[in-house]
Amino acid sequence: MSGTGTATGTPTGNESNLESAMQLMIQTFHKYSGNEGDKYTLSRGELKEMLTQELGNYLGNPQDKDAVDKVMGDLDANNDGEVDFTEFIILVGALTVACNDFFQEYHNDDKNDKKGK
Ligand SMILES: [Ca+2]
Ligand SMILES: [Ca+2]
Repeated sequence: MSGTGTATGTPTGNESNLESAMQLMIQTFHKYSGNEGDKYTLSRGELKEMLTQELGNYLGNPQDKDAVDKVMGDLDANNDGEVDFTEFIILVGALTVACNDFFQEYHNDDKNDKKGK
């Protein structure tokens, strides 16, 4: 936990919500990426642990091995068998977009006088 520099993941106590969210994403990634193999990438096992612990509500049942393989295949853009931080952030981004779509649909249904984009 030392010698990693000062650029990221060092809370100063006065972050905005978005800055806190970014730090949380970084900290969450490294919480799982450091368990085995390369410290800075998620192996299949680390990915599964992360999905189970952090995204169980969104992804259903990540205990399902096929589901983990599918997420891994979708995320591993450079096909090195590991999920690096850039690949991880794409997952978080895609899930956040999906949540936002759901949120908007929910509110559109609320007042269904107008439909459109
Ligand atoms: Ca790792
Ligand atoms: Ca990769």
